[in-house]
This record gives sequence, structure tokens and C-alpha cells, in this order.
Amino acid sequence: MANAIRALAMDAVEQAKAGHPGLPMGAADVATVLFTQFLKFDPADPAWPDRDRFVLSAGHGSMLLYALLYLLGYEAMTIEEIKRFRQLGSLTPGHPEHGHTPGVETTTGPLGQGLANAVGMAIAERHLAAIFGDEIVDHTTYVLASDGDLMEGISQEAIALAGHLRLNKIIVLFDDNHISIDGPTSLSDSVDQVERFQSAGWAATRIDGHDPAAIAAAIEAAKKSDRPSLIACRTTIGFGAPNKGGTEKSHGSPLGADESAAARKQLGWSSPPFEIPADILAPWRAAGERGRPARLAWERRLAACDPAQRAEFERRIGGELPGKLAAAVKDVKQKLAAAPKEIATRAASEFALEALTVALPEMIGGSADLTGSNNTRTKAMKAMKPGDYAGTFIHYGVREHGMAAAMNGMALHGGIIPYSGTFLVFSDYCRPAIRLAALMGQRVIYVMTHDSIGIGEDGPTHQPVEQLAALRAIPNLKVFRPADVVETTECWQLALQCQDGPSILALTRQNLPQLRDGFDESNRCAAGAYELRAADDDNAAVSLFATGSEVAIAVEAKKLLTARKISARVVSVPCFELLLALPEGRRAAIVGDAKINVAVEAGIRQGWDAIIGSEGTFVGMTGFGASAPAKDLYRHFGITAEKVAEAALVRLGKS
Ligand SMILES: Cc1ncc(C[n+]2csc(CCOP(=O)(O)OP(=O)(O)O)c2C)c(N)n1
Repeated sequence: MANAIRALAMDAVEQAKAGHPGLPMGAADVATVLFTQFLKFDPADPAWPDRDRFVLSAGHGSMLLYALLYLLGYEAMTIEEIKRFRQLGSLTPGHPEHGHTPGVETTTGPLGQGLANAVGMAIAERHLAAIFGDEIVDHTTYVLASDGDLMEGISQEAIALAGHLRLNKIIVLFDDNHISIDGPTSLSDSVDQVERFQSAGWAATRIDGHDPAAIAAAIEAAKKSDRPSLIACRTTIGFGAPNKGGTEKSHGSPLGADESAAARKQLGWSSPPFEIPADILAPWRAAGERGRPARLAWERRLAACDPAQRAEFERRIGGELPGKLAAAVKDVKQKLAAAPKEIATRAASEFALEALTVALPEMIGGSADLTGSNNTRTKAMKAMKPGDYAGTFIHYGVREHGMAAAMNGMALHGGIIPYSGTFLVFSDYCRPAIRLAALMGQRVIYVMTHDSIGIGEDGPTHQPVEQLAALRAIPNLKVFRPADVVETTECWQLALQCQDGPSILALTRQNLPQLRDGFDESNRCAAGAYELRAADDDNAAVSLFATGSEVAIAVEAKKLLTARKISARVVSVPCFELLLALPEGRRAAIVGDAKINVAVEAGIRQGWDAIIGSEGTFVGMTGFGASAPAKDLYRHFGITAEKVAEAALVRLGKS
């Protein structure tokens, strides 16, 4: 049965003239034991909420997964799709893509990410089991990880977190083949992975990855462990290929006709390419049927649940927002209209979260060791602890990358809306995972505080300058930079409503005046930008655009211009992506047609031309910040109302 995986991998890579045969051939025995004896799944319902998760962290070995999906009888994965490996529009892209191919739990390829996603999935499973009970939620997360996965730094963050939380339902099968692209791993690595995992609180063992009995015994033991488990499976990369097997030559290119023929001979595989003999396909398909009774039994248990509990489970798993959200937002905005607040937007976020996390119990918050700074923990939230997973706040430790990837795993698992924080400048530490959340269209919310030179005395290492522009460059990511407490509430609502992509809330350390007074039920931020202060007449000479903390500066600049008898309007731009997605006419109406456009943002200009035009004037940063109190820095870098007004006056020839 394992040879069927090997043959399909060889054939598909050969036909595509590209791909990675080595891992599928080497890990075929491990995968065969796992999928035929242990993994709980049903190809008839790839999204069954209580299925075990299988994460192919080493995404380059995608043919392993595609071969399994075909052999096990996932309807969409036909032999034609296998033949179209790596071709445009096929279900068999170069690396597995979640949302594209049924049965693919997460998009992998960037090494280390899958393993860290799996930790998030395992957290989600334990949390939901604590809420809804083991009858409804009781599954295991399996990972197949390669040398490369374990060399990546993110793997350390992930295994440390899993070990600390004692996530005993994650089992990592390490394809321990001692080979990576450059050659033997000994070229660059001497880590003892078993000892490494043990030191992080894992159960870890070493086995022969070509011995089915040993593989089964190790998984059996891992399932009983009270800790997360690593099984280092010693394998031969390209197992069966007589000359290229065991070497990097089988890692990432077709074996070639001669070597494939020799491998077939060595493996005793006589079928033509893409043909699986009936007596081998039959037991594979039978293995695919194995999980059906378990799924049906689960459906019966769910049906027998208390109706309210069942409805809540289905709502959360379906990712539907509760009706209470709108009421919670309205309530917060009414309170702010009655008693305006001059607070930092990070504190505004906490104020909103106090209401939102009550209305949406599926929100799981956290911080990478900056809880008090990110304001992500509300008064009622309890921390998640080893063995006690009912809490809704996670102390991720100083592990931004692992945190962001774990959040992807929670979102992918379903039933949870993950949000968590760090400083905006460290969004760079999260970036590879943020990019994948955007690519996968997952609702993950990043609370990124201390969003400019407004952080002050910590200096240029901590002052984001290019991060807003860099984040706005990621497709399908919404970057929100609210200007006050009302906008912060509205941006939270929009981030929660964005079901098909991640959002970032860039928030200030410093206090900001509440610019939105009165009560307005509509979400003005939903258009991405709106006129916050209209011009004094119908004929604005100047449009002032700003985001976040600089909106208050623009409002002051307007007053200075008014004093000079210049008609100016202020447009707050909390989200570029939403504004730029509007139909041309609506966008043009918001941007306006004043003679002069001036934008102010305490970051670099990149990206602003799409709003203010290349002839627009930009007041912001052109280099790194400096260490000083925030007010001094704003003056030093010329980000003040006076400078903004002056810039407009210069353009009008009136300075
Ligand atoms: C973050 C990241 N860096 C680099 C690569 C390119 N790459 C793909 S596979 C691989 C290493 C291959 O070694 P291993 O993980 O042991 O896989 P095997 O050779 O066993 O298939 C590298 C460097 C990648 N996919 N992701």
C-alpha cells in the first residue's frame, strides 16, 4: 500500500517535470500506518468538525498528501488531478493550499509554519472540548514535519508553547531522513531532536520509519501520553530509488525515466504510470471508509445535545457572528457619545473588547508577553493553563511568530476567532504567518500597538516607520489605523465581520482626543475613509487626509487654515484597503476634488499616492525615528498641525 504512494509521487513529478518525490517516497510507510490505522476522518465529509487534523508541515512533499487523498477516496481528488500535478487550476498545486483542495487542512510550503499551525489547532481542540465536552470535541492533531521544519526558528516557539500547555493531543511524526537540499543535514545541524523536544516538555522517541509495527506502536503510545509527542521516524529519502534514494538528488526533482524504472523494479511495482492495481486500491478505499461510523455516531451525539448548546456549537464552527455583536457595538458607541473619552487607541480597544468578548465567547485573546501594553486582556478573561483550557486568554510568551502561526491554526480549526497582540514594529516577526492568513483567507486579528514614533522614549528600534506600508502591501490583509475610541470600536466590528481574511489594528500608546462626537449608529469606517470635518464652504481648496493619531493633527491644521481663510476638509482614512476597494465613483466622492491634497501619517509615504496622487503633499517620516518624548519627536520630525497647514499654504502659494 505504501508503494502506491511512492509510485504516484514518482509518476506525478515525472509528468510535471518538477516536484519533490523524495519525501513522499520516504514517508510513505509512516503515512500509510497513520491513515489506515489511526487517523479519524471521512472523505465523504472533509470538513467534519471532529475529524483528526493532519498537517503536512513539509509542504514540498505535497504529492504524499495528494496521493493519500486519491487513494482514500476523496471525491474531488481524481487520478486526472494527480496527472495535472502543478498545473494551472488543478487541485494539485505545487504546495498544498487550504481552501483550494478538499482535505488540505492548512497551506504549507514555508517550512515550520504547518507545525506551528498545528499547535493552534491543538489549542482550539482542547478549548472547545472544555466548552462543549469530549462527546462533541475529541480529536488529535497529527503533523508530518521534516528536518527543514525543525531547523526553522518558528518550530522552537511552537514546541515550547505546546510543551508548556501540555497539549497531549498533538503528535508530530518527524521524517528524520538526515537529508535537506544542500546534502546531509550534518552540513549545518547537530541537534538531537529527541532531546530537544524532551527539554520542551514533550514525550519523544525514535523509531525505524519503515517498520509498520514500530510506527503503529509509537503512535499508540503517543495517543496515551499526557504530553505532546514527537516520533522521530528514521527514514530514507526517496526510499526505493536505488541510486538517488538516501541522497539530496531525490529531494526536489524528477527521478528521471531510468531511475524511476529502477525504483519500480526495486519496489516490485509493475503497474504502468498512474495505475494502482485493484487489489491495492481496494484496501486503500476500505481505509477511507473506516471513519464513517465514527462520523455518524458523532452526528447522533450532536443531534442529542441540548438544542441551545448544539446551536451555539454549530454557530461557532460555522464562523457566524452572533446577533449580539451589533448591539454590543451600539452600546459602546452610545456610552462614548454620552461620555467622550480621551484615551490611547490601545485603551480604546480594551474598552471595546470588554463588550465584544462578552458578546462573542469564541474570541480567544492573547499577547506575546506585552499584555499590559497591548491591552488585549479584559477583566473577565481567564488565562488558558496547562490542563485547564477553558480560559480565553493565552500568554504566548515572547513568541510573536509562533503566536501568529498558532492563531492561523485556531482559525483553520474553526470555532474560534483568535486575536492577539504585540508592538507594531514586531509585526515583522509575525509577517510570514500573517501572509499565510491572508493567502488562506482566515479571520485572524492582530492587535499591534505602539504604532509610530508616538511610542516615544524607547527610540527607533521600537518605532515603526515602514510597517504600515509593508503590511498594506500584503493582499487580502486589512490594516486598520483608527483615530479615536469610536473609530477603534468600528474597526473592531469590521475586523470581526471580515470572515475571509485577517485584519490588523494599529493602535497608539499615546492618548488621543475623541474626534467623533454624538451618536451615529452607522459604521463610518466601513468605507475605509470618510469626511470627518467638512469644509466651511462647498469649495474646499484643501483636503487633509490622515490616519490614527495624525487625524487630530489634521483637524488642528484645518483650524489654522480656516484662520487664514482657506477652506479645508479633513478625511479620516482608517483602512486603505476598504477605501481602494470601493467603486470608483464612491471613492472619488470621498477623496474629493480639492486643488490640494495633503496627507499626514507618522510613517513613510509609500502607498499614499493611490489616495493623494503623486502630486499630493505628504507629511510624515522619511527615515527612522529617535529616542525622545513623543511630543518632542513629532516636533522634531515636523509632524505637527503647523507644518501640515504650512505645507498646504506653500502649495497654494500663500506661505
Ligand atoms: C521557510 C522556507 N525556507 C526555505 C524553503 C525551501 N526549501 C524547501 S524544502 C527545504 C529543505 C529540505 O529539507 P527537508 O526539510 O529535510 O526535506 P526533505 O529533503 O527531507 O524532503 C528547503 C530549504 C522553504 N520551503 N521554506
